[in-house]
Amino acid sequence: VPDPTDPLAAGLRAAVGDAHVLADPELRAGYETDWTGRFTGTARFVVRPADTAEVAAAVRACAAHGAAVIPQGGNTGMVGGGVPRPDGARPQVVLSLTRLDALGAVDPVTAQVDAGAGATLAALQAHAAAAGLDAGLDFGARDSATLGGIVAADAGGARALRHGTARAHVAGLEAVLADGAVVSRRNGLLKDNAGYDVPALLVGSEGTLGVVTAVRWRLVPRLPARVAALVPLPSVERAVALLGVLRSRLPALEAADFFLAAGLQLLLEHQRIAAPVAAAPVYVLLECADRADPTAELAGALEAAGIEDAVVADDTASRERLWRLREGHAEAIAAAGVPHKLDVGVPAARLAEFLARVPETVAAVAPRARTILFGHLGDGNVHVNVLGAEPGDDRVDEAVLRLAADVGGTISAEHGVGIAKARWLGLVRGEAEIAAMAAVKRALDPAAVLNPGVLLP
Ligand code: 2HG
Ligand code: ZN
Repeated sequence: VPDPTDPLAAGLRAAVGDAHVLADPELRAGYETDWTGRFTGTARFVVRPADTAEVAAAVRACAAHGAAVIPQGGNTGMVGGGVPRPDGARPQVVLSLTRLDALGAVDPVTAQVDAGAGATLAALQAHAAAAGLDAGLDFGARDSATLGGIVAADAGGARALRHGTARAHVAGLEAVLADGAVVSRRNGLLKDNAGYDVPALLVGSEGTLGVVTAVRWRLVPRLPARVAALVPLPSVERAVALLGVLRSRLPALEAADFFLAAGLQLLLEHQRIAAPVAAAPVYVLLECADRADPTAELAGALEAAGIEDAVVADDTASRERLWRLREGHAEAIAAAGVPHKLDVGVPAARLAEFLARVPETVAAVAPRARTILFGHLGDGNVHVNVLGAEPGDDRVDEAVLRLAADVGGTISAEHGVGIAKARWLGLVRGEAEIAAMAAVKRALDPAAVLNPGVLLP
């Protein structure tokens, strides 16, 4: 039970009700460590507001009593952005948005829907499917990841290739600012250029400018005929060349992910299954979706690309089996240790070079570490996972991020900057741009109430 003489506790209890202010360490624990296990800190309280008004009241209470607000959705983040800072000087309050999980009626005319920040991606997908539409976004953490966090991080996933990242789906949103004010733009108008686009500014702001409480989500037509193919390839160059052919030959292409032999080996051992395809250095996992069966179109495109060997899955069960090989990487890695995760993006033309240079780059600073590389070929998004380096040793992170920047890439593609990469933002953003970001932060959150330490150096 929170100390009744603690003004922060009293303020929070008044804001969200006694039952939703968690002070007990056991109750807080699940909110204090991120998915990777690498980032963890101690929260004074975890609060679980029920609606936007309670979020605003909780933020105001934190601001009034000098506490930092750590917004959190499904806690599937991998950059420490949704859990307390390890070195938090001020009291930290985790603001869990999971109770704001309402989904409105789908508007068939605009193909949009209102979703609470706490609705999971899987819930949105099911809701959209029932209306003959699709979320247009998908990734492995779909059952836990929530829309507020997805928007705050501008999450991407495998289907970004066709439908864009979360940003492309935000037709509007509602958010609570650092002073408790609520901004809301959810009329869903496609054309609405009346001034600065504040909702757009909040997309990818990682909880540093406002707490996203609701989103107006742009859906896409549901394409029920799906086929996947796993293609073993002799090199990354061949994988990139394949993508080049598919782009023009295969309009139904929805995803093109990749993994390498080492990652597949780890996963097969973890899942205790046999390899479904001939051994190769590189594997590309393709998915096509259309109104009518795209299998023939896919086969024709693979033939045009000179591919002779591929496992094709045209029913849901076998398609999901193939995707578990790709999406299961994160869990197989987590089962082997606490990894350093570097979610980076590199231009297709430099992808092969980047992937070839990562192991030697890591070995130079962590000779005993093991590197697992996989990701989303379609947009050059590579998930560099390093096992066997000390969790607190940042040299691995710095070396990989510098390499990504050197080949013309980015230090953060879809997971966000978080606390994991804030100090390296300067590798990919110029001084003037970082100064502009800092000016926006100061203007909207002068006391640094919202997610301090995240994103900005
Ligand atoms: C994925 O693509 C996720 O599976 C997680 O973005 C990546 O675990 C990772 O590094
Ligand atoms: Zn990913």
